[in-house]
Amino acid sequence: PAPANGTGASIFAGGVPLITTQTAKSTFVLKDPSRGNGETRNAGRQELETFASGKQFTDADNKWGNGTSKDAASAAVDAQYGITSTFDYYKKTFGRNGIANDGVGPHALVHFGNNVGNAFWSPDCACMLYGDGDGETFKQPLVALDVTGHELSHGVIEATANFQPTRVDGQGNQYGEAGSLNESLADIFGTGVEFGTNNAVNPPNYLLGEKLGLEQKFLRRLDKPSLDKLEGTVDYWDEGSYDREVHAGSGVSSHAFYLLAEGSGRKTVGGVTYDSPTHDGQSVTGIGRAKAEQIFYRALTRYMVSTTDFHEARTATLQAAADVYGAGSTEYKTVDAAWAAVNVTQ
Ligand code: ASN
Ligand code: ZN
Repeated sequence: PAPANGTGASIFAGGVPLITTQTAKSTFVLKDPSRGNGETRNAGRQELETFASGKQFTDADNKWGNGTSKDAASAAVDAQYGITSTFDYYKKTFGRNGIANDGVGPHALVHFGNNVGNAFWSPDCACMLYGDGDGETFKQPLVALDVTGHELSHGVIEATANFQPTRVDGQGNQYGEAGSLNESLADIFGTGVEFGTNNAVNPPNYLLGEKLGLEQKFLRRLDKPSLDKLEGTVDYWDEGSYDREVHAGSGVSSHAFYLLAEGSGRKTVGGVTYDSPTHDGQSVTGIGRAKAEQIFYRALTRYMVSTTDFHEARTATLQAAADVYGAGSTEYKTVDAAWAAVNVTQ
């Protein structure tokens, strides 16, 4: 089968290029041989358990979708664009070759289940599962670029530190600091995917899920996580109550990352105004997101383990900064200041 240059009309990211596979004279499938055969298939509103049981999308002229949520192929365009952009981001930013670093391209199933208002990384199928929305909070398929970056980053995290929640309740909600780091790093690298892709219709920012049409305009955000009232995300660590649901708890390290990258106070980046507070009242001057990403990725892949908590995450990122920039460097001192600003000190 030959690689072929196609195009797609996505729901959230405008017109996008797609590299697909030609399997017959007028038959193309949504599988990218230039990115480890990363592929999107259709779950047909079933809760399929394997990627292989999904139905391949085919197209006769290699021009995919019409850009509306009603069209089954358009959600697939967003998903395929997202998984290939995520593959590219990890490769060019960190030299990581695929989610498991084995050269295999990401797999995704769209139209997963009936009225599913969520998207998931599934360790069982080693694939992305995207619901079409619950028709209430989420009115469209959850195929936005930063959502894909978030979910596939769960796959990267599973292959590296593999954080485990300290507790799971009867509804399957996860709790604790290691689980919160799982959500936080998925948000951090999910925004990384958005910055790395730099799509004009879905421009990069420190908000997660801003394309999903939510009433509060975003799902979570890194600059001041407590602006999220949906999940009750927190800005700071505090000892007394740290048995938090992991999405709520994620704010601590997400906020530390934002401060490390961009610094505290008021700042407008790419049309979004941020005003990031600090717990200790000290201002932080950011070192830029490229350096912050390298420090957090190195910490994730070399120093963090399944039980790492926020204080250990601080140590891991300090070690990573010392490795790359030296223990006396501005970068190292800013890592220390960013954690102190979210109430995580030695
Ligand atoms: N979208 C959610 C997440 O990645 C799904 C879940 O695992 N609860 O955090
Ligand atoms: Zn998550």
